[in-house]
Amino acid sequence: MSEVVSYRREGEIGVISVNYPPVNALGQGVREGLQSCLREGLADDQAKALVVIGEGRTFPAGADIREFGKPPAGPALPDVINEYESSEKLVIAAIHGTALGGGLEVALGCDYRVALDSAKVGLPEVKLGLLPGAGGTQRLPRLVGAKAALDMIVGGNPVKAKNALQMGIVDDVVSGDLLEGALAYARKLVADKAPLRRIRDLDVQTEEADLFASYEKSIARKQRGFKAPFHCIKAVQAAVELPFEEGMKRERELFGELLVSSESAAQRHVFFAEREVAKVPGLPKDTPKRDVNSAAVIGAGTMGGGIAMNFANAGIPVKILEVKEEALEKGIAIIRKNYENTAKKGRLTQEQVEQRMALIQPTLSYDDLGDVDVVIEAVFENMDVKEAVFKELDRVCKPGAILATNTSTLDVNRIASFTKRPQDVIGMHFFSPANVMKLLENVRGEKTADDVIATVMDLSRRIGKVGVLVGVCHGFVGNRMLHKRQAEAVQLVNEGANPAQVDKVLFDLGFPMGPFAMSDLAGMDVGYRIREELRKENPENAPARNWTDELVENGRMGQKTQAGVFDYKEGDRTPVPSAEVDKIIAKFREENGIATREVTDQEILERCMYVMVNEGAKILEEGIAARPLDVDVIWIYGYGFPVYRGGVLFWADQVGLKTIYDKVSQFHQETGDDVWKPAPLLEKLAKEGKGFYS
Ligand code: TC6
Repeated sequence: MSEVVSYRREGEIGVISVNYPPVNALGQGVREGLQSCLREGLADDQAKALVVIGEGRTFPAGADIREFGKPPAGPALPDVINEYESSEKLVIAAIHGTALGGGLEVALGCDYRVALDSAKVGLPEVKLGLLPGAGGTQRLPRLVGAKAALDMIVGGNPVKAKNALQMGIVDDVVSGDLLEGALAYARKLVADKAPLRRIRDLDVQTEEADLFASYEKSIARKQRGFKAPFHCIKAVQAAVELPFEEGMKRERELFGELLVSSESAAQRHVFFAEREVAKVPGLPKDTPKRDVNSAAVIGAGTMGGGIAMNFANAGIPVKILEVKEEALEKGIAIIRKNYENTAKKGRLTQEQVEQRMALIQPTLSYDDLGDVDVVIEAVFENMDVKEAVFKELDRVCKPGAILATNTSTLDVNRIASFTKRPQDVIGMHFFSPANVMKLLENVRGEKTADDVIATVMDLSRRIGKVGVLVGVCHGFVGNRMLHKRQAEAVQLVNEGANPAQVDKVLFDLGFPMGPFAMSDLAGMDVGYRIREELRKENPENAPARNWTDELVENGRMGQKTQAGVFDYKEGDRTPVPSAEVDKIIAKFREENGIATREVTDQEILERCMYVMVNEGAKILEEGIAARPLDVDVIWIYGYGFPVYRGGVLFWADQVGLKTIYDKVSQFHQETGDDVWKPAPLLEKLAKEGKGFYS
């Protein structure tokens, strides 16, 4: 008998139990065990029906993702499920936790499904660049209809037991002891002489004639660049148009294509990377954490308000401080408006809005912050202002309170030095809009205590963020790489490219927008202020003036002034190329004696992306990021780098580090610019024929 699946009998019901922590993933041993235990149950004359259940926290949560990409080892999951569906005895799935992917597919191979009220079921394969390849695309539409199946399979989001019951995915919902409930359900079926109920024998319902074409159209924009959602649609279409066996074959074919696709490899990489970032190298898992039951945010601007919302959303009371009453009131009103908008879209009830607002307590006095566990400063990006804030925090906060700065570029060590407790100071760099973006770059200062790091990494998860630990340098990981790309984009325009061309190349790579649309969104004055600060602090090494400085000085700040690198019509965020900007650029070129030339899309791609790869390699060498996966997660969750490309460094591996290194060296020779000096790590890996991940 397999060690991870066991068979026993409870009275007249045989119980097949999966025990493969942490999530009972359907690895080879589990598949083998499910098969042999089914056969044992079928051979057991005393068993009138069979129940399949998972031990521990969940019913199987899917195929074992770690096995994808490795040589397949039998038995194959679709074959195992086929045996369950062909069973001459009734089989009942008893579901708790998260029956996802292959797990739900196993349940769909059973005759009946009983779920615990807290359970969720779903087919999230699309999020891994796959489709439900063990009959899910053929069986679910037969059970719930084609449209509902498309929603679940293409959307990939799980549904709660109660909804699953309404949809007909599960037949009964129980509370309390799941096994007891499932056994009782099975005994009743036996007593009632309930028939076998094989989903493969059901007909599929389609509600609309052009369902598949219109579905494809409806997701085209949001799913741009992804392959799996479109394959999912094709597979469900096969369920409607083909007999079951042929539909299964088509599903297999489509699954096979996705399994070997670079998109799926990237998405699976991201799945594990997202979990891996929480494990900080050198920080033992059992590092003690400080209690965080209350928070405060300094500054009620866009950033401060967004940060406060994260805490309220997680049920953590949060104070929000401003020095001027008017600014405070304005900030609170914006938070309320954000929540009301969410409520209008049906994603919050009015009661929830009020609950969250009640957790946000406005204050004008630092003295009110004496009892909070963590404070996050989100004030103007200027060292003198930060100094004043941190001196106040040092004065009023209780011993052991965590003092965090949301700075995006300034030196966290210097900020820590304004207090008498640098061990309690850390960076928590949120990304705008802070209530939406999932990334949190947690910046460890020289003196930050381990328990502060452990607490903040855990807190990131509690407030729904993906926290990545980084070290101190200008711009940390994300903005440091971004600034290099931005400078290159500006330089490409100097040389003859136009802003719309540069943006299109990066948009086509999969970014949600190009570098210039992004700076217009963020506000051109932000970058301008950072450059001016650098010019003041370190005139020798400061960035030279460029045409974007001229734009800001001409009042073109971006979307907020309806004019930045692009023009914007009122109430419309679509960037429109601007004749005025063309003139400013032309004048800048002329004044600086710059001769223009034709710049190809390929050159734009190479210069904008390879400069980031080179910088990423330097960041790794310096230990600012511990692993390539930290850099990749930052780019995916902070800047919308396409998940189906796996992150900047994962993408670089696909391009080939030798190709990148050769170009970086060439650009260095041509320009003599330090930014193109090949990072020794890049050079080493390229020469050894390796990638960041090999
Ligand atoms: C599929 O089924 C295709 C079928 C077709 C076949 C032909 N495999 O997320 P957590 C690990 S595709 C391997 O931190 P939670 C995870 O890496 C699959 N490992 O916990 C982590 O390991 P670590 C469809 C897995 O409670 C640990 O378990 N299914 C798998 O926040 C705990 O995970 C999915 O896509 C797996 N399938 O969330 C479901 N799942 O501790 C993917 C988890 O070493 N999984 N691990 O870091 C999830 O969505 C979530 O893990 C969860 C639990 C909701 C199950």
